[in-house]
Amino acid sequence: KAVKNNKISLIGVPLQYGADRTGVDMGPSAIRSSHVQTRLEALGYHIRDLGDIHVNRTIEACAAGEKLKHLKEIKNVNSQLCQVVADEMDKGQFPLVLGGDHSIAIGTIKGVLQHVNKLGVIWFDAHTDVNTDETTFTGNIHGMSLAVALGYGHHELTSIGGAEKTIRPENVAIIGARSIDPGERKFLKEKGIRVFTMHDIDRNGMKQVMEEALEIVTNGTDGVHLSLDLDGMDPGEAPGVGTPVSGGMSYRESHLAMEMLYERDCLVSAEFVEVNPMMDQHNKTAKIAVELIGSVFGERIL
Ligand code: 6HN
Ligand code: MN
Ligand code: MN
Ligand code: MN
Repeated sequence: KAVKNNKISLIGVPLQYGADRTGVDMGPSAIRSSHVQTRLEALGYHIRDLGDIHVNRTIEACAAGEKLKHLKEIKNVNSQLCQVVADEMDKGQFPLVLGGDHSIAIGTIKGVLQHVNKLGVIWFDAHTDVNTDETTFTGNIHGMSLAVALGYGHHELTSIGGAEKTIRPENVAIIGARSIDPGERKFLKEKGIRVFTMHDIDRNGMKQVMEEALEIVTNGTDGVHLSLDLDGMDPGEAPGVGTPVSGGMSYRESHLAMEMLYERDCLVSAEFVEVNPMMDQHNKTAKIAVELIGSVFGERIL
């Protein structure tokens, strides 16, 4: 049994302007080099690789005094991505987006929302990415993408794909969090967003965490998006990320989460982000990304 839709569109987004560290723009290329296409074809999927969304390479460093770094180009890239994702879904394709820094979740989710009204989101991450222009310490937009998808933050970002298109806090589950800024903690509490921290995973195990998370994201929704930031995993196993945080999810815990998502058969879109080959050892993290992609699309040990 495969995911209902066996037609996948690969969309690369070599964006790095949402993060402080360079190198994450090489993520899509590292994931492709790790044979994502043949791996999915072996599972019976038909793959259409659309190549990469164009990112302007010649923009200057952030304008002085600008709070949100590279806002203009990030808006531009995410608007393009939103359109491409919506177009692919129009054609009946499953969008599989390869990042790039996590700010690209804005374009992906806004694109999916053109089609799926009530969308659940699994946010696999060491961070919660719910800063706004008001709470951010770094000005890095990859720390704001989940807030934007919920309808909060800078208007230039929330307006992408239509300000009225948002996900709902009650259908979001964050998994693996262990680094949350003070403003984010307040936001999560106010909006009532369910965060499964590393403490919850240690205490209750990934099986129970995923059962609860799947309930949240499928309850009253028409589909689920997976936004997987590789820094959710432990940096000992997946070192090729820009903002590593110790004490993350193990290789097996991460696979179990993917396997349970596949069994639930609820995904309509997915993105794998923050793979940074410049921080990596022997392209290990891109390979893990491809293995996780295999699991979430139905690969099994036996
Ligand atoms: N990511 N909370 C920090 C910030 O800069 O706002 C870190 C964000 C990390 C974002 O890993 O996708
Ligand atoms: Mn449409
Ligand atoms: Mn993230
Ligand atoms: Mn992260």
